[in-house]
Amino acid sequence: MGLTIAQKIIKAHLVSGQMQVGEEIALRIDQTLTQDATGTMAYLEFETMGIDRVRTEKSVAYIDHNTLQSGFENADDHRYIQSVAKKHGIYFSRPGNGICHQVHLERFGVPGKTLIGSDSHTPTGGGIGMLAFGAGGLDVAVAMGGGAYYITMPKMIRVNLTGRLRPFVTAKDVSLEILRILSVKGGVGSIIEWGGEGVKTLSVPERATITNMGTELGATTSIFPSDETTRAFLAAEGREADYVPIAPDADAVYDRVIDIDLSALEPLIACPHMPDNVVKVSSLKGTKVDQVCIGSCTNSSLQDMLKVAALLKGRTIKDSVSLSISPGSKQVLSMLAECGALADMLAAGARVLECACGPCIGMGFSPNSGGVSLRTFNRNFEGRSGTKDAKVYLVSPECAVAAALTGEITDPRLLGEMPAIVMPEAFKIDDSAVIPPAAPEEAQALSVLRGPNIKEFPKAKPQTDCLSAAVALKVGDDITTDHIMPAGAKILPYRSNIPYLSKFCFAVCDESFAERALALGESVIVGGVNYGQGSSREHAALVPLYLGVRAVIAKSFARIHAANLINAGILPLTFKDPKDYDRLCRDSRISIEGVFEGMETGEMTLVDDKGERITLTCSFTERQKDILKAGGLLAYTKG
Ligand code: MIC
Ligand code: SF4
Repeated sequence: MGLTIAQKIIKAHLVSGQMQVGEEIALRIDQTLTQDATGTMAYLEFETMGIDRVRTEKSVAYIDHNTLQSGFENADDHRYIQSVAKKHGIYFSRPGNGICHQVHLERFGVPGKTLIGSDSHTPTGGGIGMLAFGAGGLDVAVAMGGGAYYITMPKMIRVNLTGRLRPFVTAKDVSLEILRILSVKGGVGSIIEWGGEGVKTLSVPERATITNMGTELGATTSIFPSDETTRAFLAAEGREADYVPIAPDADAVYDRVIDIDLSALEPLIACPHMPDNVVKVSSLKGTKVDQVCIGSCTNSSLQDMLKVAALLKGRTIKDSVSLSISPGSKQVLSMLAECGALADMLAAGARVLECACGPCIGMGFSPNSGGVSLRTFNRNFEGRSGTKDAKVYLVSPECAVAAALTGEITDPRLLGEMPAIVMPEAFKIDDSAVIPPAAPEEAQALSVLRGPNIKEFPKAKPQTDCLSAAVALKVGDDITTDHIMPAGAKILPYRSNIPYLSKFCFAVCDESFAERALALGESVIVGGVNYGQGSSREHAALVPLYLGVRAVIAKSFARIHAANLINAGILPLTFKDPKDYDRLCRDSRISIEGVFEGMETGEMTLVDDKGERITLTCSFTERQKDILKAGGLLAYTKG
């Protein structure tokens, strides 16, 4: 039987396990990436493992999330990451060099290799045929130390593309279309492989937009073939030697096939507050817009930016709209400057922001109260922009420009002719903002610089056979990590200070949660479907751990978050009958006896204070059971 692209790469990297759907497999990891908001914790964890030098082919530490430096906290964390990187064999991409996923695609990604990153959008690398996964910081730390990365062997979904996108219809609309079809849960447990004749019509940045947003489907990862287009992209980056062709076998078997005719697509828009809340742009015609943001790891390539500049050229944005543009990397920004496109953006009235995540993670540029913000980003979760009652819509760069020019949601096809974009044959290569690690013989003498904002991270407790706790919080479906552990300009600087961060845990849902949980001592959280979707931030597990949370009982979990909970020694349990969710209330006391036996049989009984019995299920691999028993992945790895 033939293999899919992902199966070929998995096979070549398989350390243990059977390549059968649902089985746990361990993969050798060739490359890792971190960003600063999750990186500090990942490197603190790496340091406790006592390994001198990373054992990967390439590991890169990016600074792109927390670049405001509004106090000493960020600056100290950056200095810490820079010093730890130099000492332990990691490349350091300075603040200003760009968003991790964009820079990694440009300068480091290699088709056919495996990559894990402490950021959920690491699958962007699938745009050049890399098998790239978002993971918790601790999993990345283990991979840097040469350990394998464990996942459940996913199902394979093939999306078959035919036709060609029409003018003003973009890769972003392809992402929104697949979200419309599959929803934010539809990719869970699957790898999405893009194929078919239509693939040839898509450039590497367009493919990367699509694999980037595969994260919003809950997919394990997404991947495109590596073909002549990939070769040309790598050649333009001066890296043709990294090219290898990869395609599925003709008789590869997929669990599901979805067909999308690119020629039939129309401009689409995701409405507040979920990326799968997708409608046609034309159906919202005339909605007043206050703010437009162009950029993020989804849409900040040179190709996107050149299109934006060409559409803005000679025009002026509406007085009522504030427009920000964040190019994805120093490479993109300097090429925009050299060809005059940057001047066209500025002349039209855009505010050009740093090459960083910026508004996407609420680092500035929050909308006005109740404001409507159109963003080319990948997430529009409630409150993520920094303004709780803002209405954030997700669109293509072309649609963003149309709104900035007209002041309202406008079908970009009404802008007239799409100006032709000429992509340069070669990109401007300047790696001066990437600082290489010290040679092993020099590294010994180097010290690591820690600031006062770095506090100890909480240590998980070994699992006990009897769990007796109170329900500290009950939440609904599709709870994101932005609900559990919000980000944004006020909180993000404290990613290495769990005690401080804990004050904001679940604040979007219930401001009194943190205080209540601390007072309760040991507690559990009750959740609905797809609990923990979104980011890879392990803080969404470490902070509840600090607050005394011992288990999360939900209808279902998102992949990375479930792994982070186990790594933090917190039990992720599910209702055998989802209707039992209704029987649990906040503040009731529960007990679960026979946890160890339940971990073996896959079933446990919860008894509440009224004596009601509820059956919970779990499915842990031998390794996960050992991690939970040891008190988290760190204790397990060291033990
Ligand atoms: C995000 O887009 O939510 C982030 C910020 O990039 C996160 C990582 C983090 O929380 O630091 C992600 O996607 O994993
Ligand atoms: Fe940064 Fe936004 Fe991409 Fe996350 S989704 S890596 S915050 S640009």
